[in-house]
Formats: sequence, structure tokens, C-alpha cells
Amino acid sequence: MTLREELIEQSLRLEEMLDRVPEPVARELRGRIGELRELLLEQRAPRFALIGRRGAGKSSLVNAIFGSPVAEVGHEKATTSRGKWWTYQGELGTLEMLDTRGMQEGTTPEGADDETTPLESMEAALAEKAPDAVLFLIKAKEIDAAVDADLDGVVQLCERIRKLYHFRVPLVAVITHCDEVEPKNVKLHLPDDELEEELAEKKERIGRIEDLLAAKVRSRAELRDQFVAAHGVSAYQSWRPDGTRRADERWQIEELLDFLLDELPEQARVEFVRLSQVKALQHRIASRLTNIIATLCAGIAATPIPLADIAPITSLQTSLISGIGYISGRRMELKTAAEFMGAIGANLGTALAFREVARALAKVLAPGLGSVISASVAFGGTKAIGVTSAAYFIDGVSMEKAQTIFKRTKKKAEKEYEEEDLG
Ligand SMILES: Nc1nc2c(ncn2[C@@H]2O[C@H](COP(=O)(O)OP(=O)(O)OP(=O)(O)O)[C@@H](O)[C@H]2O)c(=O)[nH]1
Ligand SMILES: [Mg+2]
Repeated sequence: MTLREELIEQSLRLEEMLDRVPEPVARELRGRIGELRELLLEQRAPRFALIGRRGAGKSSLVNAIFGSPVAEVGHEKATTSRGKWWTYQGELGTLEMLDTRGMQEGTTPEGADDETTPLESMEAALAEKAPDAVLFLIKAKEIDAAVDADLDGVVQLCERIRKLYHFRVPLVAVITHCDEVEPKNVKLHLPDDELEEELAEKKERIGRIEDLLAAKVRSRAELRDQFVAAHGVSAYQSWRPDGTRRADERWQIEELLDFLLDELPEQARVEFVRLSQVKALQHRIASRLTNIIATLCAGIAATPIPLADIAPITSLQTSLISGIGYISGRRMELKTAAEFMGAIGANLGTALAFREVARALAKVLAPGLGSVISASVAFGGTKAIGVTSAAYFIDGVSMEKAQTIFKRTKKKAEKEYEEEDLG
């Protein structure tokens, strides 16, 4: 069974179980299952609309996100690609990009289907699906008077999306070619090789360009509410004919991905952090997944139903491991996840024993607190499984280290849960 199938079955089984659980516990747990569904089941590729002049660096930005040459840089003809959704496929995932080329150029590209204007073809593409965010790309050296014409195009695009989907799509302005800002010879991607003052001077200039562009975007009342930020980057990479990378001069791409992640709907986040290969971002989503599942497991443990609750808890924990494995870029079998659970010392037997001991102790020590304590055991164990999986799969710590992390985190998380629940 795939992770997906397993999860579908699991969430159905859980929801069935919740029919016998009193409110408001059931409501809370249903909410958690819904979040889990969005994050793992309804998962899809992120969608961005790119708008920018020819050569602004749209294709390069796509490659900068993947870290590999999935989009052709420089030679695409204007004839084919306007107003169209493109699917870019890397080894680790997929991005969907709406190329709005031609929008601000006014001229009809040579050989283009002249029945449709750029605006019309863009509208047709937008009718298919809405982008999660609009990226307006402009070269650092082109933030001049002509930006107003570009912004007309951006306004048009955003208004269309609002009319069609009744939402204000987040707008991020990306300033490309920042490496070419004066002092030009100062390498942003190799800051340690540069003189501190010169680097500072360059960054200060880029900061001013960001402020200037942000002010220009905000001067458009139509865009103000959906504008997120103006962010300077360098997206330059170069590959040899044999496919190996010759140059990587990317700068501030990870930061850009960081706030794009914030703007994405839940459904697109797992795919985004997986293909981004940015560990910090993968950790963010892994920890969100961990918290959802840990709370869910605690809820199940605390539920006064006479079901063997160890089964749903264990399978949720297995899904957590495979989910984090997936985020890290692996394809994981559920069997591997179960083995991992055993290897870090979180196997079923231990969990069961812990629960029984906890229950027995709870009855002796504080009769009224039984469910709280066993819920804390379920919470702590699950949280520790998530934290350990993230350390192992995302950071690549050794199995030995993973075992230590598991033990330590489990105790800590149990305590945290008890304090929160009781206090
Ligand atoms: N120095 C530098 N060059 C860049 C950067 N981004 C893109 N380039 C270069 O700029 C040129 C155009 O980049 P593309 O990514 O093809 O631009 P585009 O917006 O896709 O162009 P069209 O598809 O023709 O509209 C290429 O030679 C890139 O290598 C950057 O951040 N810094
Ligand atoms: Mg291109």
C-alpha cells in the first residue's frame, strides 16, 4: 500500500471512530484530521504565475528553485510560450508555472496565433487554474520609469485572478540580476572572499532598490493589499553540455523560498519544501506534520472508547515517518518506516508497554488523571518520532544519534504535554 492509500484508509477509519467520541474532543480531532489531509493527501504542485520582461530571468529562477536545469534559459522563442501553464519536473517534484510573456510587450510575437492577444491567452490559462502566487520579475538595473508599464501588466493579471477566483493572489516582486549591481566585481555568492565594506555597499544598494520597487508597487492601490515584498536575488547558474554544473552564483534564493512558503496553501507546501531541498524549510513542514499527528495521537489515547487505540496510533506514527522521509526527498515504503520506528527504539512493543505501565501507575498515583498521562505518553512518543525522523532523514544524523534524540525528546515532550494539559 502506498503512503497515500494508507493515509486515506487511516483517516476514514479515524473519522468512523470519532462518531463514537463525545464533542468537543471529536471536533478537535476532526480538525486535526482535516489538516493532515490537506498537508499530505490533497498535496499538489505549487503554482506560480511569472510576469516579467524578456530576459528578466524567469527560466533562470525556475532552475534556481530546482538547483538543476529544468527550464531552458535564454533561447526560448517568444512564439510558443505566452499565456500558458508549464509543468517543470525535477527529480524531487514538480512546479507549475504560468508564463505570461507578451503581456507588457505590446507586440504580437512572430508566428503567434494572431487570433488571440496576449491578454486573451493569459485569461484562457487562468481559467484552467489559479496560481498560488504571482512573481513579478525585474532586473535590478531596470527599475526605472518603465516599471510603470510593467506594473500595468501586473495589475491586469492580478485583477483577472480576483475576478475569476475571488481572491487576492499574493504578489512577490523579485529583483533579479542583483549580482550586477555596483560594485559589480563583488561576489554576493562568495561573501567570505570579499572586503566587508564593499559587500556592505553592494547590499545597501540592493536594499535601496528593494525599497524603491516596493514603494512603486505600493503606489498602486489595486496591488497594495496583496503585495508581500520586494526581494533581491541572483539566480545565475550555468551547466556544461554534459549536464554538470559549471557555476552556481545563486544568492538569496533560499530566503525567497522561505517567504513564498508562507504564502502557499497547505496543499502545496510538502511538494514545495521537498523540491526546494532547503533543510530549514523541510524542518518547518516536518515539525508542523509532527505536531498535527502528535496531537491527534494524544487525542486518540485520551478518548474513552474501548478500542485498541494502539493500532491507529501506530499507523499514524508510521505515516509520520514516511511523510518526513518524503519531505526530505526520499520515496519511502511503509515497511521501511516501520523498521525505522523499531530501530530508534519506538517499536510497538515498547509503546504498548509504556502505555500499560503509565495507565497502571496513573490509577495508583492519581485516579482522575489516567487519561491525561496516557495521552502524554502518546504525545511524547509521537513527537519524538517526528523530531527523530527529521534529524535522521533531513539532517542525516547517524542511527546512534537518532536513538539518543528519540529518548531525550520523548521525555521532554511528555513533560511539556503534561504541564500544558494540567496547567
Ligand atoms: N548575472 C545574472 N544573470 C542572470 C540572472 N538571472 C538570469 N540571468 C541570465 O539572463 C539571461 C536571461 O535569463 P532567462 O532566465 O532566460 O530569462 P527569461 O525571463 O526566462 O527570458 P525569456 O524566456 O526570453 O522571457 C540568461 O543569460 C541568464 O543566464 C541573474 O540573477 N544574474
Ligand atoms: Mg524563459
